[in-house]
Formats: sequence, structure tokens, C-alpha cells
Amino acid sequence: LEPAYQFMIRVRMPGGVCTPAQWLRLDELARAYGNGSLRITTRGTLQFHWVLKHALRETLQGLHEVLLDSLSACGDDARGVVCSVDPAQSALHAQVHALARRTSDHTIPRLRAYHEIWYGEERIVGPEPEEPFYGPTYLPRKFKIGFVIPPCNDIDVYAQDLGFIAIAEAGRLTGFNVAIGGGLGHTDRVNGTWPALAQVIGFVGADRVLAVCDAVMGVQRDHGDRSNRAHARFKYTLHDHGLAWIKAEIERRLGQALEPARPYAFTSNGDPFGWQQDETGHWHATLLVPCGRLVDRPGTAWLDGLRAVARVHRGSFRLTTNQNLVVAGIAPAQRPEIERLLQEHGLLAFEQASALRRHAIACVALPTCGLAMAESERYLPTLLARLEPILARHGLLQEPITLRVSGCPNGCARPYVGEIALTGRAIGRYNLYLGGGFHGQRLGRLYLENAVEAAIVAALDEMLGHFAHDRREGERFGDFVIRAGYVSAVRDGPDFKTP
Ligand code: SRM
Ligand code: SF4
Repeated sequence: LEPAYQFMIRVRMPGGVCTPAQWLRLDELARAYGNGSLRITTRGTLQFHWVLKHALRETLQGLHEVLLDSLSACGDDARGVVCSVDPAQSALHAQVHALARRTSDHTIPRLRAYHEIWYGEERIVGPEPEEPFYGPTYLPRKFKIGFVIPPCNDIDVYAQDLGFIAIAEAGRLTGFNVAIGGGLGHTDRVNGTWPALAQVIGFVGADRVLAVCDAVMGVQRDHGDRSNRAHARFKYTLHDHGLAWIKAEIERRLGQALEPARPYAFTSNGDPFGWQQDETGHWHATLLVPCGRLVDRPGTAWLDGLRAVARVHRGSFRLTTNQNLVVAGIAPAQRPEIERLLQEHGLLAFEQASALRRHAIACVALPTCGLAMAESERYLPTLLARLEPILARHGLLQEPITLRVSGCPNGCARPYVGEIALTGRAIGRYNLYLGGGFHGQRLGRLYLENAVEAAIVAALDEMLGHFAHDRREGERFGDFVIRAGYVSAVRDGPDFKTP
């Protein structure tokens, strides 16, 4: 008798967009084979948890029937490609999202092994096929690509190995600034591992995006460290060889020099909750999904509610990299019906949420993540309930502050770019980081190590009070804690470990 092995399945959904028909299938599969929930991830896709081994094939074939797969969602290859949701600029979003989709299709492995294993595809007799880009040994480590549409840095472009920052003129996409070398994982107390922010190296036209992917991934494939997995991400290749060398190597492979980067500005990395109307008159409803967990609970029926919406909706669903969801492209005549369904299922409760709650994300952690050292998704509601009375006392309930919680230092909730961040050290113990940039432009610094909740909450209470009293006009909490001397600003990846 074999133990009941259970698995997580991560769907490949470039840019987080799916149709209502796809949604209905995802919902059906989650109810049939998973744990009765779907989980929106910090890379804007869905995960099924607790799928038993005997149900893997049915689940993957079910996805295949609606043109979804889990190809390259894990492994040493180009992972799920993310894209801003940007409900306000739908024409621009459509152009950038189409490129994100093409990029994902271009960068996934070509071999048919996945199709043979999961769909029962027959292998054609002949010589052993070769993986054209990845070769026999793939990349040294995972590689992450993202497309962002300023002014909202929702995808945290500086956390990507390769980021494309959309540059538009009069609503038309002209091209992208290219940012390279971001990545957040590190190991506590191990020097030589650090989170790093991507650096902007120049501008390319939109027609060169796939060529840039080949060039940058090619540099990492050929020059990344294959002897030490803790040093194998592209950020270390960049550090070891130097930015100038890496940029020259990318340009050599690309066959052209990058143009100078064009001006752009970010103002936040949060989601624009509520109703937005785009230039075509269509409506978009951005909903706050606590920790991205779509499950039916008393008063808030995410699965039932979104299934009811999907049955009548003619637009799309967009999943955000802040673990939220946009019911996108609603024709004006349909808005009342969809709004009624959202209301009836309790999905508009975010309208009362504090600004901190709207800017909080947590990774999965326990009980499914084998690397978790502490609770995260299941702890965030408790932490918010502790912090909200403090914010109310200091008059900060409507102050946007980014809060990120991860159950270990790997940083799946992108904690090191949060203004306040906790990373798990042991059950009930966390490192507290402070001073990340409000729109993801600066890494935070360790403030308390291996601390219990009481110490963390007491420290934040004091700092938030100080902030409410002494902040300058428009000053963000992450900037204030640096000016007030609680932590010093982190200059770059290696400086993150400076005590
Ligand atoms: Fe992650 C590993 C969950 C986004 C950095 N991550 C894992 C695994 C698969 C654990 C494992 O390897 O056994 C987690 C599965 C937990 C579970 O039970 O579902 C896991 N990561 C997640 C998700 C689901 C977190 C979430 O709550 O949403 C996110 C899935 C994204 C997706 O759809 O593809 C997720 N992971 C991230 C991000 C954020 C991002 O990409 O924007 C990061 C930091 C950025 C980066 O990669 O540098 C991240 N995950 C890691 C790392 C550390 C990588 C490193 O360079 O050190 C690991 C561990 C590893 O790779 O060895 C990891
Ligand atoms: Fe698991 Fe750590 Fe990622 Fe959280 S940060 S999902 S605990 S690997």
C-alpha cells in the first residue's frame, strides 16, 4: 500500500489572465482534486494544494482541455512570466500582456516529455530530441521575467532576473527599459548570499523583447555558477562578472547596443482596489483576496462567488502579483449583475479594510511548504489584528504601508522590498526588516532578529507613533525609519548583510 502522497500544482498563466471558461474548469478541478481551495500566488497565477498522486494526471489533463498547463512553473528554467494588471489602461495592458504571453511561450522548454507523461502523447521514433535553447543541462537555477507598466510597480520589477519596464507615448507602447539581476532569496547568517534589486541597463524596441530574453538567459546559461546552487541565480553571475561585462555580453549576443534608458516613474506597488473604468468604457473590479486564498468560508464565498461571476462574465479574470483578483472587462450593462453577485458572496468586504491590510501579502508557508520555518499565510490575519488598533491609535489606519510576511528567508512574499517585513526563523519567531521602498525601489534592513510577536509589535508601536508625530509632508514609513535612524538605507545586495 502506497502512502497518500500529496502535491502542489502551479498553473502557467502568463500575466495572470484567464477566461471565464478557464475559470470554471479551474474551479471544478479545485473542488474535485485539491483541498477545496485555489491559491493566487505572488507571481499572479493559481496553485492547487493537496492534489493526491493518483489525481495528478486527471488534474493536468483537465487544465489541458482549457489550454492551460503547468509547464516551467517550477524548475531551472524561465518561470511564470508576470505582467502588471493595470485596469486603468486597458489598450496598453493588452499590448504588454500579449508580449508577456509570447515571452512565456518562447521561453518554456520545447521537449515533449511533459506531454508524454501527462497527456499520454506517443514519442515519435527517431534520434533523441534535443532541447534547442536549454540544452541537456537547462539553466543553473530558476529565472524570472516580468513586464511592468508604470506608474504602478505591482510586479516588483526590481525583484525579477529580467524586467521589462513599458515605455509608452500617448498610450502607445514604444518599447521597454530593460532591468537585470534582481532576486530575493538568501540564507540567514550566511555571507555571500543576499537579495538584490535589478538594475536598468538601457532601452529596446518592443520587437526585440524575445531576442533580449534569449541574450540575457543565454549569458546566465553559459556563465552562471553550476557548482553551488546557493550562488547560482543570475544576480550572482552579474555580481561576479560586473555589470559592464554582462551588459556588453548581452549586447554582443543581441547584435546591437541598447539605447539609453528612457524616463519613467513608479508611485506604488499596490493594487488599485474597487471599480475602475477604462478608455473603452469597460469596468474592472479589483478585489482584495486575503493572502490570495480562494476558499468558501461563512460570509465570504470566494469559490462560489467567482464561479457565479464566471457563468455570466464575458470579459476576463486577472490575477495580481499582490495575490488579488480583477474581474476585468465588464460591459457597462453587465456591471449591476456582477456587482450584485460579488456583494451577495461577500467579496466586496475590502471596502472597509485598513490601508495596511490592502498592502499586506504573505507567502503560503505552513502547512504545505516544506521549507517553512514559521507560519505566514495563517499568521498574517493575527498580525493585522494586532497592528490595526495601534494604527488607529496613531491615526494611521488609512496610511498605505507595505507589509510582507514570509515563512522563511527565501522571500516568496518579496519581503525585502516591503516597508515592514517579517521572515520566519522558527515557530512564533521572525526577523523584522524595515525601510524597504514604498514602490519596491529599495531593500529593507534587519532590525530585530529571531524576535517573538510581543517584541515586534512593541517596536512597531513605538515607530508608528514616532512616524505619526514627526513625519514630513508625504513621507513614507519606509523612508521615515531611515531618516529617524532606526535602520540605515541598504545600498545594494552585499550591503544587505552589513550589521
Ligand atoms: Fe517561492 C521555493 C511558494 C514566489 C523565492 N516557493 C518555493 C516553494 C516551491 C517551496 C519549495 O521549493 O519546496 C514554495 C511552495 C509553497 C507551497 O506550499 O505552495 C514557494 N513562491 C511560492 C509562492 C506560492 C508564494 C505565495 O504565497 O504566493 C509564489 C509562487 C510564484 C509563482 O506563481 O511562480 C512564490 N518565490 C516567490 C518569489 C516572489 C517572486 O518571484 O516574485 C520569490 C522571491 C524572488 C526570487 O525568486 O528571488 C521566491 N521560492 C523562492 C526561493 C528562493 C530562491 C533563491 O534564489 O534563493 C525558493 C527556494 C529555492 O528555490 O530553493 C522558493
Ligand atoms: Fe515556503 Fe519560505 Fe517561500 Fe514561504 S518564503 S512559501 S516558507 S519557501
